[in-house]
Amino acid sequence: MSADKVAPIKVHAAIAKALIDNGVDTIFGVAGDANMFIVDSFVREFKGNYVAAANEAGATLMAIGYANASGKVGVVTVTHGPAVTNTLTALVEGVKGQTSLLLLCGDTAVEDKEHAQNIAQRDVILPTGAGFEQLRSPRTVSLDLATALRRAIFERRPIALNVPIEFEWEDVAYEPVTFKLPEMRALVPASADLDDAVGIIATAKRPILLAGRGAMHAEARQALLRLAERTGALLATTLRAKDLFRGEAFNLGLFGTLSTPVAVDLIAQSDCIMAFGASLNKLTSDQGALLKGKRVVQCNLEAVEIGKHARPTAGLVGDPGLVADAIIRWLDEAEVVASGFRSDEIERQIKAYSPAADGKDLSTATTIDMRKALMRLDAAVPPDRVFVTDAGRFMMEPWRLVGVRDPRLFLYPINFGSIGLGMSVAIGASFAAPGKPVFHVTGDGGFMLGGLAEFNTAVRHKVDLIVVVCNDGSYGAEHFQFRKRQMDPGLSLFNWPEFASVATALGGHGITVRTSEDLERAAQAIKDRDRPLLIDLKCDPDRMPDIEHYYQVAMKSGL
Ligand SMILES: Cc1ncc(C[n+]2csc(CCOP(=O)(O)OP(=O)(O)O)c2C)c(N)n1
Repeated sequence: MSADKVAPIKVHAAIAKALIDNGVDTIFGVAGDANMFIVDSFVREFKGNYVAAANEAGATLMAIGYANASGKVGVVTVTHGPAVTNTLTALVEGVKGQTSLLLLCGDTAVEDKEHAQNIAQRDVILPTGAGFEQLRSPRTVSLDLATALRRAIFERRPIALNVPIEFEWEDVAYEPVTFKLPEMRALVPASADLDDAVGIIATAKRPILLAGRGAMHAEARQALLRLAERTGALLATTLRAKDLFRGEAFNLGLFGTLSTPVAVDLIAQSDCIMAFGASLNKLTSDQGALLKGKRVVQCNLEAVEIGKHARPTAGLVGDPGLVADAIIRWLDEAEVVASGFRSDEIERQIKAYSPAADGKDLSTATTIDMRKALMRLDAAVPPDRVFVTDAGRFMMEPWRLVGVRDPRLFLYPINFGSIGLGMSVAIGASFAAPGKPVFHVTGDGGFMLGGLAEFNTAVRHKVDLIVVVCNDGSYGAEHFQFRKRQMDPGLSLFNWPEFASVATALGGHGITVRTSEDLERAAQAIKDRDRPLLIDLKCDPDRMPDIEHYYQVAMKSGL
């Protein structure tokens, strides 16, 4: 063979090589006929990292967790038929959560109509909102894979690459195809909208600077802090950007339905919201109530986010950090003075608020108060952590009480309102944050619906996982509704097995908490952990905190 001829390789190896050439070093999946040789090449030949999940739903969610925590595209691989249909709920979660994801799925041979696993994969995938690419031929492997990855990144949604099994052992002269993706952090508006925004900000008496998902990186944070200081604005974040301003003197914390009483009061007093990278959805605006009567400047890199949920007074398409600095330059030029909203009294009020003092201890002789337990366990888990919640009635308390250093490592997969997705997302996120413990808080219903299947994946892959099950022995969200209508809640009650024993049987470690002494044992177990640890908090379904608030917020949002 002449030197300029590329030696042929098999299609399955070419797919694995194309992943590596596009910077993908970690993939999640479940192996079967149509993808096992791709995975084998990826691991054996090209030294990629493969995380073998127990179920395709889990594998897809792990890739979602990895994508969100790393900012990279997540990659999951599954075989054909039922393996693909197993991914569907996770795909919807990925679509609604705007997650960049590649689903590499095998497909049955075109000529084998009677294959038991044959299903029109395109027709089941597209209704989830995910995109679909067909591997067209062995010759187009590199281009088709790079195209699917590029689409996943720019369209910020899952894209399936459908790989017919009959191609996989064919030869291909592999040539890499990669896309050089442009730097996104680039836009500053040069429009009358910027003049309007500066005018609104310059005349604001009590401004609040609100940061969301689109402003969660370090450069944006610094610029937003400069703008807040320059304008005398108080600081707040959406739930998605939780703790971005942790430790800052004028930080109100969460803006929205989960705000502290101090924040609610100050938000009510404010006359101007400068929102950066926030879509202003109904949880942030409390169904619009928190923005009523205020002038709102909304800056977002993506034009479609502006006015999506709330109508801003001025909308700015641009990079949050760069736009914030541009606004400062205009304010300086016009010699605008700071608003004066910041005061010693406000600083004192913010500092004085403690969640510990907010609410009473709901423990009984045999059950623990969930808030008290979460605060203690929050203190026991190293602060530089990944934090992932599942969905259910319990969820708003950990959102309030458990902190993170980096908001990108706080994930709550509730975009589809499904319970049971959190464990897998937590496991996936761990691969994006090596060396950091993963703190996962779930309800007992969500744990049994989805978490249980993948807890052992965390054991097999040595994930530093701490799971807290807020176990009220019920579907609390349903239990509460039965109670509210004076009905028998029996259908919502479950006699689950002992989760501590289950965790141990699955290769982890388990501990049951009913009392304050147990809680201290759990804190010690966190310190001593050498494998995935499950802490079973025994709670009373009739003594859970802030139930009415959950009903008002979550039920109306379909959570
Ligand atoms: C896939 C799915 N099935 C059912 C539901 C309905 N649902 C919402 S909350 C909930 C109960 C969850 O129970 P648990 O995990 O124990 O949390 P809790 O509400 O008790 O805090 C259920 C079944 C859902 N949201 N998603």
